[in-house]
Amino acid sequence: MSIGATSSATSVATLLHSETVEDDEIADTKQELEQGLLAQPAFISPKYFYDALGSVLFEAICFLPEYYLTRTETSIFKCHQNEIAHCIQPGSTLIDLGAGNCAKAAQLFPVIGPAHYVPIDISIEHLTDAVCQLQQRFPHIKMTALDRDLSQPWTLPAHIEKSRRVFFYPGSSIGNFHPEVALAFLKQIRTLCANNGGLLIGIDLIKEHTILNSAYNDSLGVTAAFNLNVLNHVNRKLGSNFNLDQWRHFAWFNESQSRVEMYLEARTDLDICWPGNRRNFVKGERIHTENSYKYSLPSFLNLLESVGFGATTYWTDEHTWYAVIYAKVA
Ligand code: AVJ
Repeated sequence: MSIGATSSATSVATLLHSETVEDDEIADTKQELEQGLLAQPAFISPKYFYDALGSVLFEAICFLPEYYLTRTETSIFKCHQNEIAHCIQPGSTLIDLGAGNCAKAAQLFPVIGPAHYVPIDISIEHLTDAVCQLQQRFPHIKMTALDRDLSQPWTLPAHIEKSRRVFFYPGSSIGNFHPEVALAFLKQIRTLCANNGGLLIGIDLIKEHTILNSAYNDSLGVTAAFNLNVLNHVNRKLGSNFNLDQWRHFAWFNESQSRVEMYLEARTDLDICWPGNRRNFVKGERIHTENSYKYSLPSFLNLLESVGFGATTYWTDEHTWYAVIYAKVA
């Protein structure tokens, strides 16, 4: 499904809804969730964090003093906007992967000056509101919202011009992928670029463990709420009987894997049921809910080079905690 919000002379956004095979999607979701819950150890994909409440909780996380990622990335974009503008010529097609409320890209519109903005996210409802508002503020930019599950293979419709595509993947979102999956994801982006394409990406860097651990164990407990809320979402999607009081948030930096791992840990022995199946958890048993990989700058630059991006320009903050990279097709 796609929604085209195209500006006309009167700046009125036109929304075109297309029909979807929703029953198939519901069955796929149930199957995916059930497979994860029955696995040993159990897991839930992090994409299920982002229901309506989860999306708001994530926005709150971005304001937490311990969660330096968003703030640091924003300041890098601000400090180096002239250099970023120098890398990306005006008139490109800016493809925003996991756009959410589109706020990060909107801040860069004056810097990048895209002709066409293509926000992509798993939830079209969230996107539609954001794009409608954005279209009012930037009537001269063509906007096309697309819904895609970026954890699955995805494509772009043929009407998105192939020339001068700039993919935008901020927020260290790539950190959710296992490095091999991240590699495949970057390869895919590369194949969707013509020779004049590029990728503007934000990545969180390896640093002192106490800083990483507190970023995912904030003192207000917002990350814990964000993690636990996934069970509410699963209950609605699967019809399961998770009780949030019986689970605790757990997150730590696993150095050997170079990733922060998040889990939900059973506070007591539990019997979780849903239509057609069930699973017992013993006290202390965990459900894996997220990996957040941290890279070294050289290793990530190598990764980009290995998939056919070259001439990378990068910017970091004063502590070298975070990096923003612009990679041109080699
Ligand atoms: C949106 C995947 C970048 O891994 O830091 C924040 C999600 N999880 N706090 C991250 C998240 C817990 C976030 N990403």
